[in-house]
Amino acid sequence: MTAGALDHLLAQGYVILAEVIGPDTVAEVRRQLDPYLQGRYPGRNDFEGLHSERVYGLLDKAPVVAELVAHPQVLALLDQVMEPQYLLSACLAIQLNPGETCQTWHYDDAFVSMPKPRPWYFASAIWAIDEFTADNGATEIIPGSHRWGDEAVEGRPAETVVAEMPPGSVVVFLGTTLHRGGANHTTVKRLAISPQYGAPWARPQETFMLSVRREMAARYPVRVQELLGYSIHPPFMGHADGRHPRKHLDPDFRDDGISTRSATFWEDWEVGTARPQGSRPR
Ligand SMILES: O=C(O)CCC(=O)C(=O)O
Repeated sequence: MTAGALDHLLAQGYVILAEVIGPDTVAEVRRQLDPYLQGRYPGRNDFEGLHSERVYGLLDKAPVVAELVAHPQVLALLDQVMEPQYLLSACLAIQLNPGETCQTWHYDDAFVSMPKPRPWYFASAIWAIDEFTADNGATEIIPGSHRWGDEAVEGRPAETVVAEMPPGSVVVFLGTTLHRGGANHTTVKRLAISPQYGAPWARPQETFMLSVRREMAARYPVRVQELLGYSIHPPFMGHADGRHPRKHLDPDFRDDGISTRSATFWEDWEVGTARPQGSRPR
């Protein structure tokens, strides 16, 4: 990660990383998603886009998307701006079909019911699978809006940026940054993948434990599993039946990095025995 990218993200609320994944990965994303982008998942309201298709639960449907979710360049940035053990909150494909209109301006951590201005607790990435242009609905962003209060956008003189970028590029922005999908005035589709990330104590938008089958989750690299929620926010948020959730993917898993309080928690608990101490997590 370049210091320039982090500085830009913090100062402007967004940053574009150009051509981060190559054409082969872009083509594979398209190939794996194609069966789901045949009108099966039309946008259901103006926000999702009445001329759009949105596919959720992607890590169950298109495993190549894990390469985007845990891309080292994106995670290097997020590691600097998010609390450790941050989670994946959502991961969706957004295809704007011809005729789609502009979304309303919004920010992605609107789930957080604390008045703005305030810090961000979520951050989003939007990957261009097709080229993003001003004409086909490239994401639009209001630079610096991550510092704004709750006032409506209307009436504010706002300079906007259109995230025009070639396929394989990604725009990363903070959860408090105002943005919207643009209008698609062309005759072709604009496909994007949007992984969104949230604080380790905040409820993710998608319930991945239901939408990503355990056998699929078990195939992914550890970092992806952790992002899906197979992780602990110390001292013990995220446990499943008193066990580290990774043990539900790998019974031999031992968490050697657990904090003292976590260790006490795990070791105090052993179903059906009176043995309080000295045992490893089940
Ligand atoms: O499609 C886009 O460019 C933006 C979509 C978006 O911001 C959203 O749905 O939250």
